[in-house]
Amino acid sequence: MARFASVAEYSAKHPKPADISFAYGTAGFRTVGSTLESTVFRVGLLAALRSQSKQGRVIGVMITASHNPECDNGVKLVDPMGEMLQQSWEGYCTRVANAATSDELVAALAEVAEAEAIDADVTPRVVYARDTRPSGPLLQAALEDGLAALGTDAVSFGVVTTPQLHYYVRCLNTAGTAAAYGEPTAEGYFAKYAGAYLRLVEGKQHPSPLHIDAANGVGAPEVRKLAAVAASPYLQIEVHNGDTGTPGKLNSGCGADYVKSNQRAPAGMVLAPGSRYCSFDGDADRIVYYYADEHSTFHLLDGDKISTLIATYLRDLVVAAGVEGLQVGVVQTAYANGNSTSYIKDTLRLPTVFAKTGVKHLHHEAEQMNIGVYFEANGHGTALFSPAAVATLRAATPQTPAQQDAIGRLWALRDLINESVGDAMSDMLVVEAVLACKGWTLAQWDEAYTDLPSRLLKVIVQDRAIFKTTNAEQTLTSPPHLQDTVDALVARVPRGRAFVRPSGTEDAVRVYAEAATRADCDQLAYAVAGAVFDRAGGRGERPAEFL
Ligand code: NG1
Ligand code: ZN
Repeated sequence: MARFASVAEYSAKHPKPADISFAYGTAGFRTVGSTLESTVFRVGLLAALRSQSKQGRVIGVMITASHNPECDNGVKLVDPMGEMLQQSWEGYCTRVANAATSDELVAALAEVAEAEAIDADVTPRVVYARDTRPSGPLLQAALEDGLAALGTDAVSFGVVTTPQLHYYVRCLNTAGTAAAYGEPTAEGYFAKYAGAYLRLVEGKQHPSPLHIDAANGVGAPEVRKLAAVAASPYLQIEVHNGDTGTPGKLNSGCGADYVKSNQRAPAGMVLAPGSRYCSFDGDADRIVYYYADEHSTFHLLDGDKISTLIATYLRDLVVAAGVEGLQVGVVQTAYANGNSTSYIKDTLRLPTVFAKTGVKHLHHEAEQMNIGVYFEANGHGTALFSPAAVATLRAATPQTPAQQDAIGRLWALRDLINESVGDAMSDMLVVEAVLACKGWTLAQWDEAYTDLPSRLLKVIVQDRAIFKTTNAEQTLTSPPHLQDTVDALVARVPRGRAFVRPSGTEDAVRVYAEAATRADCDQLAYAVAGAVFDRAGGRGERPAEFL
């Protein structure tokens, strides 16, 4: 096919490793960085086709492996409104990445072009960026070859956070429309979020400085720029773990994933009671907060706490605005702490639903809501205002100054939220704004509910593909009868809950358990993990019985 005439020549520079098969999963392609060159090259080709299938709208490509070790890397596509790639294309990506020869590659591309009735005359438009990983420049060069092979009009945004790239894509595709999202530049990004933040906190007390663990990743320089643009006593930050230059440091003993998984402060930070802390992950799309109490006990404020904080504030504003037809809802995954779900339902009295793991699933559920807040427990999430909510707000006629103030705050909050994807910097400003408006310390925020003890375990098995789930991944349908065993174990402990699902990003099966007490929770987690190990040909050591 003439349109793919240059592909073979470029592809010869980036041969596929024969012994590896790649899969486009919840986080795009992600594996050891040194094995990804052919895949990233091919993602360039796919990005071009995706853009053509969208009549030349801009598609994004982000090279990152987020919170994974520094030696890993990854690549994912960003759809025109800044959202994750449409699921029906994931299969194309996997097929194209695994074509063994140039001929097979061209055939796979031709299949995509035919299936999507792609018009070859449309000029593809793609923007791309990468995080600070050492393998990034080489992979970026491979991507540029893929884009060039299909004559793409391509622009690099250099080294930025994942959510910044999502923002740029949305801005470029909405420019000059009623849905214009902002300026597609670094200055535009910082000005938009800093401006909305300052509008919300004006007149409130200045918060104490916020200590930020930037995971030695791209969030470090970017959040410093944000603070410089805000240039305000309302945003005093101190960046820790901000070394992006020393090999081996990215995500090592630090970052949001480390803090959430280990429930402890990151390397290089000693928590002073009364001070305020948060951690970004390596590409700054996740955030968690934490503090130490007067006994120096560590307290985590994770994605569930952030989502309940934002939902509480939105609900308060909706009530204060006195506008009919605005309704806040919350989307969680099964990993949300049970007490956060009870709090949303019983105390906030807001509707809540569970989605499958992976932000794209949460995002789609939140899109069904009027105002939808969604977060994974690990700190990845945001909030969405539906077109209906925006229209309602636009039509609102405040009767009192208080109503006018609440409506103005809802608009400012909407500007402050990165609606395209979870964004550590934007989420941080939302949290800071809500805390300033409420006059709350982190401990006061933490008072809303107490987390049930929980435990997340990993079991390595022969073939995790035999694990199939339903009911937002809370119930196993395969292997047969394993769910009955889990149910029987759960029934033994007060407030017990446990579920088993295959990871979408690692070759492992995850076991989650929670219960009223730490001892019951751990016993349940290890009992379920043991059952998984026995039933599915566990590898390595059997999960140790606890106690
Ligand atoms: P998997 O490996 O499918 O559990 C993990 C996280 C997800 C999501 C993705 C993408 C947990 C339990 N799982 O998915 O929430 O963030 O990585 O990064 O945290
Ligand atoms: Zn991330």
